Amino acid sequence: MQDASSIVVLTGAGVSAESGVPTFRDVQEGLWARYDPAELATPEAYSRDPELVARWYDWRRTLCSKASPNPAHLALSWLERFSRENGHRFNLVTQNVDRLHHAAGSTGILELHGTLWIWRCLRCAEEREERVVPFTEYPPRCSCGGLRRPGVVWFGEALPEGILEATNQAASECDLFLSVGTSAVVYPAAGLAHSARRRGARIAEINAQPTPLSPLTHWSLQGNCGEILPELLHQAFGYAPA
Ligand code: BJW
Ligand code: ZN
Repeated sequence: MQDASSIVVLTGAGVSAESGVPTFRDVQEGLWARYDPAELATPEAYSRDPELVARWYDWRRTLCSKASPNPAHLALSWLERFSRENGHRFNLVTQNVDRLHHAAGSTGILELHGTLWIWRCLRCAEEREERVVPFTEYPPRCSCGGLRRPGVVWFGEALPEGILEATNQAASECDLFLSVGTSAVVYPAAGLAHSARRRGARIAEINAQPTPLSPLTHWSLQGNCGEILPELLHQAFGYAPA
């Protein structure tokens, strides 16, 4: 980290786990325990049963509305400021839809999979921030009468083009690629570390368990990122969280 002059950090749901947000591949709780998230996060599921899918997203919006950034989010926000102050490049790329990185003060975040907080009308395409939880109707409707869907990227859908392009560019130019709290199974996000590696970057991973990326990394640290990240920054740069 001390040698790096251009860092890309890719985060996944594990970064928000210590804020109390369930990860995508965790077993879900309560009402939702019998549903497989991978089967709800698809355009087909929404067409089949928009009410069910909207209720699931509303449950997650409600959980996220109560969550605060944890030491991992705060450490990454600090690393961004520290890197830029020292004339280094830093890009935070996230697969998370909860916007907890924003809440921690990170800027210029590349949101690969969109966000839970913006909903888009399927008829007139109007996008609106939907911060009030819970909804009063499922699925929520636009003033034009059209159904609204969450502004996230479902399986089989293209990622936002400009964001994917900026991410590929950053990954191909970095000298340190850090993968944090992601199972590294969902593409194209999971391919970023591979392309960074082909271009000569060092690859590090912090995750609670090994992933398909682990054998390809230079360093794979296993544990909670809310503990490991602040400690790494402390050892490398004297970071002392407030
Ligand atoms: C901790 C921790 C702690 C816990 N500290 N760690 C190539 C090969 C194979 C398949 C494909 C391929 N290319 C494309 C595909 C298909 C598909 C795909 O990848 N499928 C695979 C699953 C096989 N990809 C797509 O469909 C993508 N679209 C696409 O390719 O389009 C092509 C196209 C082009 C042009 C026109 C049209 C189409 C889209 C992918 C969208 C993914 N969307 C989701 C849902 C978002 C909305 C929502 O949240 O509901 O994104 S799926 C879900 O997975 C979500 C996440 O962002 C994403 C990644 O999950 P993540 O973040 O890694 O979470 P988990 O739960 O899996 O892992 C958490 C990890 O943290 C675990 O390992 C824990 O151990 C760890 N952890 N606590 C550290 N405290
Ligand atoms: Zn509309």
